[in-house]
Amino acid sequence: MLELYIGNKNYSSWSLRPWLLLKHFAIPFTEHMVSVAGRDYNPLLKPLAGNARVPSLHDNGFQVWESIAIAEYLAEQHPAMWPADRLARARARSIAAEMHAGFAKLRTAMPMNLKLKLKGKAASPEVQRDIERIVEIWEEARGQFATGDGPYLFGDFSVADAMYAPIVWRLHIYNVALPPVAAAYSAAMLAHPAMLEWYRAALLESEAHAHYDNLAEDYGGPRP
Ligand SMILES: N[C@@H](CCC(=O)N[C@@H](CS)C(=O)NCC(=O)O)C(=O)O
Repeated sequence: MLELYIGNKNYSSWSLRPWLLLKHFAIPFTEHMVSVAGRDYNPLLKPLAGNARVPSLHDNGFQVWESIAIAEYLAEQHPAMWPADRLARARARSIAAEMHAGFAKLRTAMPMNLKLKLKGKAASPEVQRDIERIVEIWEEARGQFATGDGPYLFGDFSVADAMYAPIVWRLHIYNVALPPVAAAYSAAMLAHPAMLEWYRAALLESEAHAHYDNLAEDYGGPRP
C-alpha cells in the first residue's frame, strides 16, 4: 500500500511532484497532509522521513524521501514514467536532476503560493538567468525530444514534467512572460487535470504564512 505524505498544497512545491506522478499514472495511494512553512528543520517530520521533510512515500511502511528518489522508485514499477528512447530518457534525467539541485534564486524569489496571481516585476539578473535556463530546457526538450502528439516536454507526461510542475506555477503566479514554445508548454501543464485538482484543493486550505503571502505587494499586487 502506497501512502504519500505531503505538505500544504498551497505552499509545498516539492510535494506536488510525486503527487502529480501518482495521479497522472492512476496509481492508487493514500495521501496525508502535514503543515509546512519553509522551516529549515521540522522535528515533527522526522518520524515520516529520514530527512525530516515532505514529500515522503511509504510503501507498506518502507520510507522513500527526496522527490527525485520517490520518482525513481515509482518509475521502477512504472517505466512509462520516463521516455522510452534511451537518449531522451538520459536528457529527461539530466533536466530532472538539474531541477532537483538548482534554480535556488528563482525558488527563493518566487515561492509557490497558489492563492496569489500577481502583476509581477522585473527579475533580478540571477533570477532572470534561472528563467532563461528553464526556457532553454523546455524549448530543447520540446524541439528535439518530444514525440507524438503529447504537449509535455517529451511528448507524453514524464517525471521531467512532474519535476518542473511547480516552476510552471511560479512563472504563472509571478506573471513571467514566456516565449511561444514555453508558453504553450506552460498552458498545457496548467490545464492538466491533476494540476487543477491540486490547485482547487489548495484554494480551500486555511493555513497561512505571512512570509509567503506578503510578497504580493512587492510584485505589484493582484492581477485580474
Ligand atoms: N529536496 C527535498 C526538498 C523537500 C522540502 O524542502 N520540503 C519542504 C516542504 S516543500 C519541507 O518539508 N519543509 C518542512 C517545513 O517547512 O516544516 C525533496 O526533493 O523532496
